[in-house]
Amino acid sequence: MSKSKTKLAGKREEKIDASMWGKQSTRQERPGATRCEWFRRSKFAMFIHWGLYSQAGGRWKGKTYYGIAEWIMHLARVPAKEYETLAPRFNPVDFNAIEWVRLAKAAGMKYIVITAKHHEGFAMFRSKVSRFNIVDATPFKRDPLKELAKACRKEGLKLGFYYSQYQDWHEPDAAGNSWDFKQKGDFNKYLHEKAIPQIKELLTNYGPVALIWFDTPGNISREAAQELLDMVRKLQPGCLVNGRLGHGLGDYISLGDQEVPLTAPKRLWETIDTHNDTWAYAWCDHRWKSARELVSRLVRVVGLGGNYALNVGPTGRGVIPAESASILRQVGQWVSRNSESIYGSEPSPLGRQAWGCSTLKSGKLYLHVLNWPSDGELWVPGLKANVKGAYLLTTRRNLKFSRKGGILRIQIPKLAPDSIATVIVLDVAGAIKARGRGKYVYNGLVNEMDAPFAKLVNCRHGKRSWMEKFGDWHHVDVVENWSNGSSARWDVTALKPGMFSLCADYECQPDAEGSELEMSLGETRWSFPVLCTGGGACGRVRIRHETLGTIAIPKAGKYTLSIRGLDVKGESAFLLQKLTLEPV
Ligand code: JFZ
Repeated sequence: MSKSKTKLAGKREEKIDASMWGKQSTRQERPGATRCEWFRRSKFAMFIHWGLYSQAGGRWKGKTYYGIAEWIMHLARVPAKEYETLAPRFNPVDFNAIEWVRLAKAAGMKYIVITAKHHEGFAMFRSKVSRFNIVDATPFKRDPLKELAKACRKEGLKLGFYYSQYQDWHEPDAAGNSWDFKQKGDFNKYLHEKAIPQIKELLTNYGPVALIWFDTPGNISREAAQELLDMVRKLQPGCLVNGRLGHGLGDYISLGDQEVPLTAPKRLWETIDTHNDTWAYAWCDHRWKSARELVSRLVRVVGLGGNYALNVGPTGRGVIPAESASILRQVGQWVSRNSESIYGSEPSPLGRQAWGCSTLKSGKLYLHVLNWPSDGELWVPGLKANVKGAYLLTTRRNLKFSRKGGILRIQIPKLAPDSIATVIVLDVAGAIKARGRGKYVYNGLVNEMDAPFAKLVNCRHGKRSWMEKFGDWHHVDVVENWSNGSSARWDVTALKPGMFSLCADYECQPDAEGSELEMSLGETRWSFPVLCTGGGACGRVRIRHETLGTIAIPKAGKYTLSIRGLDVKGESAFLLQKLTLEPV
């Protein structure tokens, strides 16, 4: 990830030292298997960003700051003393813990993680450590975390607390507030006088805590991170710690924000996602992901063995925005109909297919069909398993199937039974294996040849992460470092003959404009120039989806699809995200 980010925040360029985001933990201490079992089975969670910033709602003194609204104090450079003036106005009288927990339950979520103290330094719980908390500093006077803990116990959900252990913009001895506190503070003082005592309060006063969700470890020392971990283990041995404590510590891997990966860690992992483009409530952000988009992200994460924690941002009055709640209920109806394919499932060996992804559980393979074939057949190539039966999960309607040339062909209804995603169950006897990880090209569906699955010569796999507004992270896997003779290739198996539109998704910065690349699929070969896509300068990636031509695949069988650099200009100014074969 780039060392520093030049970001547009409002009119002003914003320099954020990305070290504040901390390095995502890659090495994990071997998680206690039993401690993690509930987490592994849960798959789906509610993340809640709720704090003093919710009262601001992305605005300060009448000006709107676009991006993640919990950073309003930072974006508007609000001095700590001035920021405190929010507290007397923060009175979330409409907060109703049981309503929130019942919404999470209705959505199919099994645990909740809520911001106990975010970077702003304000404690959303009664704290004897600092009076800058919701009980002492606001007219609300109540402890919402206490009410939430009680509601979670009543409704059978687990509860975890997000705690920003390194950044605290209210405290001169913590990290992150460079606009107000000019001299470097004594982090150790902050750690032992605020962070550790407050985390102790959270682990002592709220009953069983399922998870402490640390964030932005920045330059926290290994000793400090270890001290925090030891305290959690001592006070609540059953409490998990996420992967953003720092120094690779934690029970599981936390991916980057809003990251739905194409490949996943082999260890336990979780990704967190915004419903719109901000974690905290922002008056101006109505870009809610649809139920279909959310289910697609959920099943893709679960299909790779991860947990998907979807965020809500309640308002300053304590209300989860109605649109967000309504969409979560739609997601919940889908999850409820298809819960057997989600909870307690394992990733399937099939990997992602053009029609969707799949999970595995006790001798059944659950095919999550997001893209419904229109020709009445769903093909499952490469599956080495003794399939005894196939049926629609929700109706239990049996489906006819046959196996031809190593391909399982399932007769399916013309129209998708479920407009969000239809789950087909395969009853299997014995082991379930997938032959190779080769890419299959389906007629009638969009076939994506993504960067991570390419075999490369003289170029390399890479990744780009960037913010569009501020804090709204986007991630793409790419092939980078192209030069003349570099190539990326995918060995694919065409399931049927057909005509396809071949497209490339790439970024090209100005000095790579006009670079010549050569496409080849089987006997067909041609070159094309790449065109500038306008990315780069602002630090944002701009991907162009370009149709390179229409090609015929004359017969079913194995082909190599490759792209090669003929005359490549510029240093890594060309990034290839994927090639797609689309039905024509
Ligand atoms: C952090 C916070 O700064 C943000 O406000 C929000 O709470 C989010 C869930 O976590 O933001 C991050 C932290 C880490 C990465 C990106 C954003 N990362 O490592 O890519």
